[in-house]
Amino acid sequence: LDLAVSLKGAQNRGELFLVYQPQRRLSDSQTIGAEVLLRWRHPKWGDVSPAEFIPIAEQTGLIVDIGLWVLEQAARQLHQWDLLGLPKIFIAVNVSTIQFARPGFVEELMKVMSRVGVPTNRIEIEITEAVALKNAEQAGTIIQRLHAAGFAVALDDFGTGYSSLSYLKRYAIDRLKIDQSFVKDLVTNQNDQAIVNAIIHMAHSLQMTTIAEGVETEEQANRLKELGCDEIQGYWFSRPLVSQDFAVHLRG
Ligand code: G
Ligand code: G
Ligand code: MN
Ligand code: NA
Repeated sequence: LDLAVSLKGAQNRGELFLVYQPQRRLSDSQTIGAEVLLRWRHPKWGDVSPAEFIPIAEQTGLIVDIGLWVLEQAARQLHQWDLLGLPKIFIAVNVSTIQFARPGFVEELMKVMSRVGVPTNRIEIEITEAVALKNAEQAGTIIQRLHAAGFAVALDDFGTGYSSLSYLKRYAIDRLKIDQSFVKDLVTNQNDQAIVNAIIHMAHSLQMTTIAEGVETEEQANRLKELGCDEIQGYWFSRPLVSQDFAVHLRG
């Protein structure tokens, strides 16, 4: 396939790059973290959507190398921002099933971090419910190893997957990312409010923090704050930014 062949060369040709979307704490409106998101700008095709090329990267196994590259770039970026004296945020990195299930996954992450010289507690690993479920037996062990190595762990797109609540107790998840589908109509839809309220309370009773995704309006942010949500991410206060723009954002 055209796309698969091109993706293989994209990394070497420098067509892959990263953007950083700020994550804001609601209590004091400070940016405390960023989700790093992969982008591919093809010279002829222009921007190829991650929704298109991530599945191909997974099918071809390219996601393993690309995933480690994303972590390394993100860690180097943290190091640079630290040197500039910017606020010490953490970066959340998305991880796919293919990466998570590989033997030596955690060790490879640790190797990257020690090579760059940034402590692992500056990185949060984002997994989806699907990732956890597809590796049901090992998932708990892998999450434990991630914690032992110092990484934080977030459960992405929460509420959209198979949502087995039992693994929330079993797995030591640090943070729940409330899916944007619950945020979209939050202000007007009572059911969405009830669901988000329940997720936040459950998360807090299990010692997890909560972040809502896809926050596009001030009204949504205010409602989430009233419901006790800890953090937000969304176009309302920032789109994903290239690193130079993110540094400007951090400087405030
Ligand atoms: O940034 P955007 O909303 O277009 O991302 C679309 C999808 O691609 C999301 O599900 C996101 O998690 C995924 N994605 C973005 N960057 C990465 C990455 O570095 N690794 C993996 N595995 N998925 C990513
Ligand atoms: O699936 P995952 O949560 O990893 O990916 C996050 C995706 O959500 C990214 O593609 C990002 O570009 C997108 N996103 C981030 N903020 C908003 C928002 O406020 N509205 C919408 N519609 N999408 C958003
Ligand atoms: Mn994510
Ligand atoms: Na998500």
